[in-house]
Amino acid sequence: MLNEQIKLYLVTDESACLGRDIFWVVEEAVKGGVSMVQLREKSLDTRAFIERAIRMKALLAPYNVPLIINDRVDVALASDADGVHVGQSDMPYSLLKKILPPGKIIGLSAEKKEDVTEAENWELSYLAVSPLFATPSKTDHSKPWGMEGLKWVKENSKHPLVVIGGLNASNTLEAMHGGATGIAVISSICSAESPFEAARYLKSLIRI
Ligand code: TZP
Ligand code: MG
Repeated sequence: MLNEQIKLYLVTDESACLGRDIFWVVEEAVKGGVSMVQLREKSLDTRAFIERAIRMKALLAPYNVPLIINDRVDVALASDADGVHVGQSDMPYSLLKKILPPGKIIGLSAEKKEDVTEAENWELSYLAVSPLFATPSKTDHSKPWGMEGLKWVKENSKHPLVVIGGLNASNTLEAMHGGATGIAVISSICSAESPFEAARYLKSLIRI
């Protein structure tokens, strides 16, 4: 079930939406085939983040598309989101496990080999290979894994893998053949002229 849901994973970035309403962009993308959505808000204050999460959850629920909150476990709990996505400097796994109710999705970004090895001890819903390729969408990203790196992660991880960073229509197939269970994108969908068509096309590539 979850492996299906992580196939085409939209990560939001309002600044990538070309001035269009973020809820419109997300709904179009979901209609086009996006199977999971992560709300990633780096500058909203807590109240605004919670309000946005609650509204996003209501939008996604009829489509059965899970809502994941980036970084903020408190926002995930307050909005009854389906899970959280954390990076290496966010809340540690042991505490997350204590705080989150059972059944919530937990995704973790791995930026280096030690992150992958450590994550073998944990029950994750997915591991994000971050970034697969260099991308302007995250200015502080670490050294890209590249296809060789993805191969190494595939051989050394028990978790379903989501690749993120620079994914688009021309490299999605390569990433899927290289061991990804799903792809996560910001700009390929948020900045597309038609988020609906962009999602639909990516989805068609992923059905391999
Ligand atoms: N984490 C690693 S790369 C990235 C994030 C949030 C940005 C991905 O954006 P894009 O536009 O799909 O390359
Ligand atoms: Mg983070």
